[in-house]
Amino acid sequence: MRASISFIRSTCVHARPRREHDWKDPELAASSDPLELYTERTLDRVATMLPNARVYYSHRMYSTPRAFLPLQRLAAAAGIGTLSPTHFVIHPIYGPWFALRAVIVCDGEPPPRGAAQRVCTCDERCLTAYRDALVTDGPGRWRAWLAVRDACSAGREHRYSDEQIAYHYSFLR
Ligand code: B12
Repeated sequence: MRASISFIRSTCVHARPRREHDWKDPELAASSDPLELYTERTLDRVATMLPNARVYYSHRMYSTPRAFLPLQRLAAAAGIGTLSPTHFVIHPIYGPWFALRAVIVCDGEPPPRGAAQRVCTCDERCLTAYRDALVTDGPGRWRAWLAVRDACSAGREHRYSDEQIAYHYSFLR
């Protein structure tokens, strides 16, 4: 049994589908979350190419009682990055600027895995921003959570575009 964790840098996809025909896709256009729909379509297709594969999505709840899968802990265990005290997985290149979308479990030998190197300092700046976000409510809330990500010293050059940020943080507004 082998498990694969998909991580997607948002530059490649979604808030705005990249290819011209995705813009014209009525199902994506009508979806309340085109990114999740796009992810499911793409990874469900990938799963058909793998032996005995099942896909578990980070945005879906499973089991009884229903709960999210701990994708961040799985990512850390798989060596994709390290868990920060501000509850981000920090990737050695992308820092906190990436998303965990799914785990694919399939038959086969697992690939070798190693622990990721810690690349951030997780200093007082991060913890202060995190504590502020926890107590911030109202219209400033999403900016407070954005400040937590911005406080991380790793992967700054991979920060999302303003458009991507507007998309990903919109549900916190
Ligand atoms: C529910 C949820 C939230 C809740 C957190 C509530 C909570 N107490 O857990 C809220 C709405 C607050 C939230 C906010 C955000 N989230 Co969120 N969230 C999730 C989700 C869907 C499930 C988390 C969960 O319940 N896991 C299951 C439990 C059993 O796992 P766990 O290991 O015990 O707990 C982990 C998390 O819950 C988290 N955590 C635990 N307590 C708290 C408390 C707070 C306040 C926060 C923010 C996190 C947090 O840390 C644990 C690991 O260190 C995950 C996707 C997933 N399936 O993992 C995304 C996820 C963790 N979120 C993510 C992001 C990016 C965000 C936001 C930045 C918003 C956004 N849309 O971009 C903000 C701010 C986060 C931050 N650290 O600054 C990313 C993190 C990517 C990364 N590099 O690590 C994930 C993985 C989604 C994704 N598709 O990539 N989130």
